[in-house]
Amino acid sequence: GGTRDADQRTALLYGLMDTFKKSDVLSIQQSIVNHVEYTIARSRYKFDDLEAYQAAAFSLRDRLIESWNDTQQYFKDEDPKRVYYLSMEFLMGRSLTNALCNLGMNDSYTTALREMGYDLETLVEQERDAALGNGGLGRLAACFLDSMATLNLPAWGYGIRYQYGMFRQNIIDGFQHEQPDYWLNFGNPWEIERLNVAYPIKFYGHVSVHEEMGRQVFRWNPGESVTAVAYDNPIPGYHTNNTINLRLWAAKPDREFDLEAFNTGDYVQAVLSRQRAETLSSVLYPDDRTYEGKELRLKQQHFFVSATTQDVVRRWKETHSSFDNFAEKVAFQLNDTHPTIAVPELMRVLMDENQLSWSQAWDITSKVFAFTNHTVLPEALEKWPVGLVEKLLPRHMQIIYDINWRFLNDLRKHYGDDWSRISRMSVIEESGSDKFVRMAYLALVASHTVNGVAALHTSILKDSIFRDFVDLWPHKFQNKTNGVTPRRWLAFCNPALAELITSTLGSDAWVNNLSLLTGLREHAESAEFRQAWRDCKLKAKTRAMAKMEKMTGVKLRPEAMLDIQVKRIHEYKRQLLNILGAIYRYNQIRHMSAEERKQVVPRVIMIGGKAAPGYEQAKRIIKLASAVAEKVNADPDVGDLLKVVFVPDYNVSTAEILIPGSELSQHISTAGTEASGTSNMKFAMNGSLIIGTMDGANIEIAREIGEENMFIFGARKEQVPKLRQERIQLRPDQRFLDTVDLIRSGHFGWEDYFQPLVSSVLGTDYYLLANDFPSYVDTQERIDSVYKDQDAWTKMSIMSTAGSAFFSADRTISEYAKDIWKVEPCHVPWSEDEPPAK
Ligand code: B1H
Ligand code: IMP
Repeated sequence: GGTRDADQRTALLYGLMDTFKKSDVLSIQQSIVNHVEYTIARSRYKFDDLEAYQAAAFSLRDRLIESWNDTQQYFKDEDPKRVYYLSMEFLMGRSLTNALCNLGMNDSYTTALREMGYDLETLVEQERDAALGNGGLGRLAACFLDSMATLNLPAWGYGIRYQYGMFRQNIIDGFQHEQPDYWLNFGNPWEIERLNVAYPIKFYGHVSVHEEMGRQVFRWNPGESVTAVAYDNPIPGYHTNNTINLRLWAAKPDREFDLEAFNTGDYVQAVLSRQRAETLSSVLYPDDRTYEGKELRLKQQHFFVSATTQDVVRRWKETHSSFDNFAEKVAFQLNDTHPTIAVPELMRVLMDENQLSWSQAWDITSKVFAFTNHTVLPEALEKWPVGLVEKLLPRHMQIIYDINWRFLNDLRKHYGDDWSRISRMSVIEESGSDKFVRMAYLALVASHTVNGVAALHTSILKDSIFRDFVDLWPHKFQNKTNGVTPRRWLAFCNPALAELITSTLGSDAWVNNLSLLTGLREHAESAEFRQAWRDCKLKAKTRAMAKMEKMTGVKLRPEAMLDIQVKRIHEYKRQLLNILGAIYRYNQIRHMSAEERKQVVPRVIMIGGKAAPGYEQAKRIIKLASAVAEKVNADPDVGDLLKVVFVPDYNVSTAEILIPGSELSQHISTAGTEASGTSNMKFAMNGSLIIGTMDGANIEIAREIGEENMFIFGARKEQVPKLRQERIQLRPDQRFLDTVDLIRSGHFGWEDYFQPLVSSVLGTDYYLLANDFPSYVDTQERIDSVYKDQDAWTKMSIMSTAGSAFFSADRTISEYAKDIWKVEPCHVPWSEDEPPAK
């Protein structure tokens, strides 16, 4: 008997394991059937589509776990500098197709399932979207993970495992109703529960100070503690063995904390109150517009940030005996200010739990953090009341005060008695008796680098909200124009076009080297290629229209131009301008002779997106779009010349169907308001022409694909302040007044309900709809005439795709890696047992 030594044991275990899951069709079928029997516990002879999807997902997960393990082991052995991407949101969408295609196993799974009597395309539909994000910011984080894995970077994402993701939007009588998104209903085969990776997260209570060996020691006696448990989500790279991790934290009751409560006699009440801990990670806040000072939101922020900090420090200490080169080996990226509590949290952990001095801790902290800003809209900037932070996180509030005290002292050295500047720059805002922590300033003071998300956005940041900080620290500011993953957003969602690109360029190397797309330009002159391009676009358009027909019941014909605007509903994004344009078009058609009608280019206008539940004006916009759709679609005089569709419950999966089919897409925010936009990039990649303002990333899209291949209109950013001032004295264009009047007079019904929309554009018109309307409708007219020349249109479409390489998230992430994180790839070698999948 006796115990084996470690090497013997490893050899035994290794021999027991069927080392690598095979990727031939028979092995896949065996593993699927195994999961039907042993994981889902259904009969191997009878299982429905949902169960088949689940079993296929589990069998794929086995393969992901192998590459995940290899990758983590390799990172541990190599000990490269690592990046941690901290985000409150990861808008992942579905995983099955993405994982299959990244691993190069789509064909073998298709065959394996077909032989078993299942259709992969149908099974894919069984998966619920992981909608753990609001919109662009959350989807950006998801695209970044894909690129970090594909570029073999030693990176991890950290966030929250919400039980309820973004609400589902039900449209009833044209009104938005919010339904809870309990996406975990049938389990989540993609996650790995790590009950052993758990940390206590503390809240409330008091801080005491005492001397210990001549040093001030702070002890935080919390009033509440919950446990954060890790759920790991493997993120496979494209055609690489690297699989990185998205670690999401779920709240559970603390096993040890507050056991006293159980001695008071009310056992059941005590259990129930402990159970409430779980509500911390229950629900995603669905408002991406205004910052709301909700205590639960701050708790969520601290919860995931504290768990993450503890996890990273624990990982560090496993292989390092001091913090000496921590800052050379760790980078934290803050996705907006939402995770900024990580700054005082890391200081606290280093000082209070690891006995570092303030200056040692600050030296590390100020070298590891970088921060991305995503908006200049003042109402979205986070400002937490000092009283709330003090109550919830007393030790963190002390540390924030200390950081600010030292910062203000430095400012005094620079600026002497320029008190107005010093109070402007303070991390603590004092307005009367109210005090707030300005989270963006805290992030700025602690970060070595701050970036905006498009060239225009970064320049606005530097001239406006961060201007004083640019004077002080010009070296901290960078631009990192957003990008999207060309895997999900072109190669996988638009298979026909992807195949045409591959056969035209002679290889699929473009999928992770998007600059090769420029090779399409020379083919734009070939009539044969243009025809093939149109065939692909038509196929995708037909699919998108069929999907919407099924969802809304509106009959759509593929002869019509498909014009789409899908994004969160916001006044600044100006869906209202789009609707006014649709009304204007409708009214023109109504007054046409039969002869004139023959000249009209038929159009389908799709508008979709969710309104924040408390955003009344946005909800009115949804109702207006639905009311206009109802009227227009029922008008026999209009017929197929114009259809208007409100896309219900727009989400990642719907986007994957609509974007490939789109011919025209609208990105029409008032100049200076949209930080970047990322759907504009996806549409351009898929050969959809853009009608847009010179805002956000549209400016760089115009630079890359050529202004002549886009439809640009409206006021420029420089003109906006003056136009806003003059607006009130100017009489809008008659076409605008007549169009608004149709709403006001009740042509679409509901005129009282729509009145606030009417007054917003006839009054101060902050977003300048009246100003931009004439150039908008003129541009729309130009669009129709170009569309009549299908060769000209197709050339522009090809040039859009060909010029979209810059908007690959691979380019964006390479820039972050080089200019901000200073990390290098850490490429897991292919195992000898298994050649690379292809
Ligand atoms: C963006 C947000 C956002 N900017 C607050 N800001 C949130 C703000 O839950 N919250 O409190 C959530 C999200 N989201 C978007 O980020 C910008 O509007 C887009 O222009 C940009 O493309 C995107 C990604 O950078
Ligand atoms: P951590 O960095 O210690 O949190 O490890 C992350 C995960 O990587 C762990 O849950 C392990 O499963 C895996 N991992 C870390 N080191 C090794 C290793 O040396 N061999 C295999 N897996 C490892």
